[in-house]
Amino acid sequence: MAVSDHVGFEEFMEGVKKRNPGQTEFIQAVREVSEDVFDFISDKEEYHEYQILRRIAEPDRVVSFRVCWEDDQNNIRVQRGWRVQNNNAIGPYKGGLRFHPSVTESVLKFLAFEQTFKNSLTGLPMGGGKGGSNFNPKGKSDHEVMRFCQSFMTELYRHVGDDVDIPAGDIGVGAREIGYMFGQYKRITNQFTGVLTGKGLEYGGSRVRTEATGYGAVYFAQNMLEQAGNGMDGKICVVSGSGNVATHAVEKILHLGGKPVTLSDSQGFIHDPDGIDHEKLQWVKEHKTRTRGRISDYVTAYKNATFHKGQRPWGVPCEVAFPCATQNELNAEEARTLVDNGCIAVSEGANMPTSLDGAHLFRDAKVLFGPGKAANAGGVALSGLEMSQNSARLSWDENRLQDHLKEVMAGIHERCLEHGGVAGSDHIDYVRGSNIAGFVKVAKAMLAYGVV
Ligand code: NDP
Ligand code: 2IT
Repeated sequence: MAVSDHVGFEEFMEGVKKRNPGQTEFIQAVREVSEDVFDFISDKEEYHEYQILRRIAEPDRVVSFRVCWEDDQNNIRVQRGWRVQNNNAIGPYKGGLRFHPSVTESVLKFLAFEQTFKNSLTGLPMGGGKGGSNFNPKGKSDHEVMRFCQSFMTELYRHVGDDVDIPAGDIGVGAREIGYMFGQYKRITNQFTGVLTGKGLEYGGSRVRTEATGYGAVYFAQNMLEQAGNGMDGKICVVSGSGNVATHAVEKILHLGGKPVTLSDSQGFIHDPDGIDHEKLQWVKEHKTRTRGRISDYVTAYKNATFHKGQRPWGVPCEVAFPCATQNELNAEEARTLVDNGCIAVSEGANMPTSLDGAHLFRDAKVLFGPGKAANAGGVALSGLEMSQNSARLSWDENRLQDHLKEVMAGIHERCLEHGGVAGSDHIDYVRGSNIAGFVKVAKAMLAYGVV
């Protein structure tokens, strides 16, 4: 096939849309990556001949299953569970589990697709997967969550394994849920293996895994700022979310001398013009984990802060923004507001929090824009190191792992620079840089395997 005979980009996207009807998040994620990859492979015949991009955009398999459980009132409840195994060209499938009522097959396919490039970027041998359920853990008792997790694992266990597919946490899945699922896996299989990451330290978990995503997103912002001759010190930072990623992002912003002023949840955001300091952050963490409380309660504890019901924090003036809640939580209009208010860098702690036109706007405005697949890869990287420790039956110390995290994030930043240069300027397009660097490693492995 001659290079000129290749299908064009829009034709390719039409095929993706046709094969995945109504799966808007998945189609959005494929478009975002393909915009850059199409351009990169335009003169690379082999990638076309072997249909590499088309194959990465078709999950190896999608497993969907029924999850029945009994609530505290003895009602039988039925949820749907999934595991999307997108690509294992460079290592076993790896990626989190999300429990949230908004979970659909489209959401998990987009996340598994993104994970494939993210895991490649870390430099560690991990393929891409994602799973979860439309189960809503909010308002459920510990015992209800336990029964759900056990039922979920009773099906999932046959699809995963420490050399096959290694799930972890994501929205709605933290230490409690991982504990229940690991317990059930161990019970069914009678094996103590590193089949899940994000485990408790007492049973094979890794130090620094909990903090890694949020810390890593701030290191990535620091790397981008330093590359541009700037730094984090003194920067006003707007953060969305108030879960694992957001709270640890705030912690690292404080370590590096920045001033975080917002947090949010699905009901609104809080703005604290005095800054969220270590003591206030500790209050948030305890409030969220012990009482599973809402971020709005912050303003009863800290009187100078305000709560903005049903709103997102992007209108608060800042220099650096950290979207750390969920997908499509920052649209083009909000991106414009951030730029107009002087925002110079955005580091995505969440997966695809910025809409496609929002991301284009940041690129055109030459904002330092770290997309999720690069900026939030610290979490899965530490999961990779948890797998190494489990295989070696060792537990590494805190300092070593903190150093590893910094090195991994610096390595990802370097890989983005390789392909992210913008002709005629010293600006770096981190979206292009991460898409191409993530793609190349997976593509080369797929070429080595031939048609499988
Ligand atoms: P958590 O469950 O700990 O926290 C999620 C936060 O996001 C909560 O504050 C939640 O608010 C908010 N949120 C969730 N869904 C929505 C929604 N539809 N609209 C508005 N707010 C919402 O999850 P994490 O912190 O672990 O995950 C946050 C993001 O980071 C996700 O995009 C995830 O995929 C990504 N990520 C996580 C990693 C990890 O290691 N945990 C690794 C890499 C990326 P509420 O409580 O009201 O629902
Ligand atoms: O989106 C992500 O990278 C995660 N939720 C973490 C995945 C993992 O396997 O640690």
